[in-house]
Amino acid sequence: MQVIATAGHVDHGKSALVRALTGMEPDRWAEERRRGLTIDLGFAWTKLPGGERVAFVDVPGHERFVPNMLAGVGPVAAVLFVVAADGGWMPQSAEHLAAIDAVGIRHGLLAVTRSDLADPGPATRQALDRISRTSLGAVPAVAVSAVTGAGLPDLRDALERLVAALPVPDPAAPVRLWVDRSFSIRGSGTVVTGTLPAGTVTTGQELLLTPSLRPARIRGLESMNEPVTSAAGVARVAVNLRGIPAGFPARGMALVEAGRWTLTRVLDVRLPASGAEVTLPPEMTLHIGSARTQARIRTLGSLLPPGPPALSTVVRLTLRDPLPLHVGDRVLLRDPGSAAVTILGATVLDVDPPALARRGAAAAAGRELAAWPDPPLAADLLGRHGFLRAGALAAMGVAGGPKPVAGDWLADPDRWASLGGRLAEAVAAHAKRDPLAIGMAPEAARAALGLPDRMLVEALARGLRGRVLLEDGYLRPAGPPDTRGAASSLPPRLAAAVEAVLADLADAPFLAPDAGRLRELGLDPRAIAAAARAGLLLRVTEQVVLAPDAQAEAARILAGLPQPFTTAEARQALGTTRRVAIPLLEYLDRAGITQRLPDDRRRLRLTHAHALVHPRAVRVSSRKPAAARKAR
Ligand SMILES: Nc1nc2c(ncn2[C@@H]2O[C@H](COP(=O)(O)OP(=O)(O)OP(=O)(O)O)[C@@H](O)[C@H]2O)c(=O)[nH]1
Ligand SMILES: [Mg+2]
Repeated sequence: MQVIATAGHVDHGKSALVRALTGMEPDRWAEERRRGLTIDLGFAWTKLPGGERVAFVDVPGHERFVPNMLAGVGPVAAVLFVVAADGGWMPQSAEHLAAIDAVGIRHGLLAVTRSDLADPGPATRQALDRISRTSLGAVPAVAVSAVTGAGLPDLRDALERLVAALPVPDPAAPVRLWVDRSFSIRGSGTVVTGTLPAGTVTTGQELLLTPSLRPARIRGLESMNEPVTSAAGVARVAVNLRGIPAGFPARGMALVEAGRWTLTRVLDVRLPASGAEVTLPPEMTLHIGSARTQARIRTLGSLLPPGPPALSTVVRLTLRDPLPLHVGDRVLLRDPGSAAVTILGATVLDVDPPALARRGAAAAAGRELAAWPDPPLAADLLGRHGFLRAGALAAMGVAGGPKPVAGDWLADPDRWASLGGRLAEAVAAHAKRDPLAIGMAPEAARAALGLPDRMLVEALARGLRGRVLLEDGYLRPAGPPDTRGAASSLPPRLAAAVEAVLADLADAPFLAPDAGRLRELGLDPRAIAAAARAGLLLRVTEQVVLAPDAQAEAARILAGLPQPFTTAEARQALGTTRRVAIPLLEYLDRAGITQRLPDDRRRLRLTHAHALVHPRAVRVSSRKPAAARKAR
C-alpha cells in the first residue's frame, strides 16, 4: 500500500476530494463537520482500479493549523496537491508547497478541484509553474469536481501511475513510526496510529516510545481497520501497545527499534544554498515526522561566497526535546513570526556532533561539514569523530564503514595510522622520563592520545610489535633484550647498586643482602622492581633479592636432595638462612618448581622442568659463576 497526503489552501476541496475518492469521512471531529473546516489530520483509504491500496492523510488548509499539516506530510513520500479552479494560487498553496519542498517530497499529483465552478485552465497553469520549481518537479494535473464526479476516473488512473512509480521501501529498514494519533479502547488499552514509511512491525515485537524510551510491546496491529500480524512500510498502522498507559503517548512521539536510532538533542544540519544571504533567527521550530520542537540555531560556517558551485550553510541545532534521528534525515525549520524566512529544509549531517570547545572550532566544523556529500558516508563521520563504535554508527543510520580495529571500534584509517607512531613515542618518552617505572599504564596512554577506550591502546600496541611491548599490563619500549632491559637503560646509580648486590651474592648466591644493606645501596622497593623488570635481579619478596639465575640454580641444588625434603634440608643445601629459604621455597612453589606436601615437606616437580629456565635470561656480567660454584 501507499500513503499520500493532501495539501492545499483552506476550502479548496481537499476533504471533499478524499471523500469522493474513498467514500470515507476524513473530517473526524463533529466540530470540523459543523464548521466545514478541517482542523486536524484525517485518514481514509480505498482500492485503486488496479487493486493497489492507497491511504490518504487529509490535512487542514487553514494557516492556523499548519503544524498539523506538517505532521501529516512529514512521514509520507507523495502528495495530492489541491488547488480550486475558482480560487487559484493562494497563500497556503504557497506555504504547503514550500513545506513539501523543504521535506524533499519528490512524488505528487495536482488535482484542480471545483472545476464545475470555473475554468480549471488558469489555476492549473499557475500551480504547475510553481510546483515545477520544487522537489516535486513536473507533475501530472487532473481537473476534477467532487460534486459532479467529473474527472474522478482520470484522477484514479493518475493515482495508480503515481503509486506504481513510488519507490518500494526496505522492509528490513529501522522502524520509526511517528505517532499522529493516540487513543484508548476499552478492553484493549492504548492505541497509537501513524504512517510507517519503511521497515516492518509485527505483533509481539518490542519497540521503544521516544523520548522516554519506554518499552512498548505490540499487542495487536491493524492496517486500514483490519487486524494483521505484521505490516511493512509504506502502511497506515494502528498499534495496540502493552506497557504504555492510556493518555501517555502523544503526537510527535515515535515508536522506534532499540539500537537503530540516535536519540539526540544536538545535531548539525545543512541548509540549502540560497541565492540571497539569509539571516537566520536565533531560534526556529523544527519539524520531522509528526514531531515538532524548538531549535536554537548556531551558524557553523556561513558561507560562502555566492556563485556556483552552490555552497550551503551549516548550522548546529540544539533542541528543546530529543528526537530519534538518522544522518541524512530531512528536517524542516519554520519561523512563523518572521517575514523573511518562513520555511527551510535541512539535511541532517551529524546526530552526535562533537562539542565546539576551542576557539575557531565552529568555523572549522563548518568548513569540514560543508564539504560533505549528501547524504554523508561512514568515512565522513569517521573522519570527523576519529572513532565510533559499530553500533553507534548503525544507530546514526549510516551503513558501511571499515572493519573494526579493536572490539567493535571503527577508526578513521588516517587517524589510526598516525596513532601507532604517537603511541611508540609516548611510551618511549615515558620510559626515558621514568626509567624505574614498570612502564606506561595503558590508561595513561589512552588519555595522552585522546582515545575513547583503553582497548584501542592495546590494539595499537599489538600492531607495533617490535616497537612497543605490552607486558604485565604495562607498555614499554620494545627492543632487543640486551638493550631493552639491560643495565644500560637503568640510571647509573641503580646499575651500580645492582652490581654491588651481584658482587655480594657471587660467593654465597642464596645469602640475600639484608634490609640494611639494601637501604645502604639505595635499593628501595621501586628500584628493586625496576631492576627485576630489567632482568638484573630476581625479586623473591620486597626484601629478598637474588641473582637472576637463582631460581634455576636453586632447582638444580634441590634436585640433588632425597625427595621429599624438609625446609631445614633445603636451607642447608642452599647455604642460607630461614629469612631467605622460606620465601624462596614459597616462590619456587608458586613458580611450579617445587610442590609443598601436606606434611610441609617439598619435592621437585620434574614435569615443570621447562620452568627452570628463567624467562629473562641472565645478561649481566660482573657475576662470577665460577667463584660461586667454588664457594659451595
Ligand atoms: N462545487 C463544488 N464544490 C466543492 C468541490 N469540492 C469541494 N467543494 C466545496 O468546497 C468547500 C470546501 O471543501 P473542503 O473539502 O472542506 O475543503 P478543504 O480543502 O478540505 O478545506 P480545509 O480542510 O479546511 O482546508 C465545501 O463546501 C465543499 O462542498 C467541487 O469539486 N465542486
Ligand atoms: Mg479539509
